[in-house]
Amino acid sequence: MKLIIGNQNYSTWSLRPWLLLSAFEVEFNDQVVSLRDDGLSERLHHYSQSNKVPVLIDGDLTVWDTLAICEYISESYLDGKGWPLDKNQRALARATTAEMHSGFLNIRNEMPMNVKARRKIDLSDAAKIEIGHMDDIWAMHADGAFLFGDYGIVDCFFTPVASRFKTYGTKLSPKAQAYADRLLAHPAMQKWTEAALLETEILPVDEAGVDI
Ligand SMILES: N[C@@H](CCC(=O)N[C@@H](CS)C(=O)NCC(=O)O)C(=O)O
Repeated sequence: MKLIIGNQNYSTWSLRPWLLLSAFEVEFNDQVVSLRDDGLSERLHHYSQSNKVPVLIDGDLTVWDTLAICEYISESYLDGKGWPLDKNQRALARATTAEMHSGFLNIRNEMPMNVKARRKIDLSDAAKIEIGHMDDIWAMHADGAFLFGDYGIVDCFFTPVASRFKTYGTKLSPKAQAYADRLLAHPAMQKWTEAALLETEILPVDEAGVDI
């Protein structure tokens, strides 16, 4: 099985299924495609009609879009353990994941993931409101080790945000910060971080803020 991903320093969507596969020790190879501007669509079109990463190739099957990929991994390789076992908890975990998948646009636009960097950034009021909402979600559910108990898809979805908050020094409540720290300390994220730190390519579009 192969997962096509973007630059590990920058590609938030790629990170999510990579974490799921790594955390659950599913065997896979990854292949990095540079997200630099020139010829990007053509390079990505080679793997999927979506012209985006991540893309999962499992035998004859090609699956694109992070959430669909994570669902496929959970069903095919984890016996459903990507989600909580309890039906109601699963519904909430799915709702929370879907919210991340389609929302938090201001955080996503204004705070690009940049694993290597430590920056100061000016944020819009809209982004600050989203950070407050993110803090509420993390603090509300994060009594266990992870958001719904055991590590799962929802935690993979929030890890890139924890990375962004570290890069830009975002202040969180103690409970939310403790959850963010657990996400970043997870062995799968440590492995991704090591790879990201070795990358040398700079994508200007994802460089925001000023060095501190
Ligand atoms: N909704 C898609 C978004 C994927 C996405 O936007 N990926 C970015 C990299 S993180 C990409 O491929 N960008 C290339 C482009 O837009 O041309 C998903 O969840 O997989």
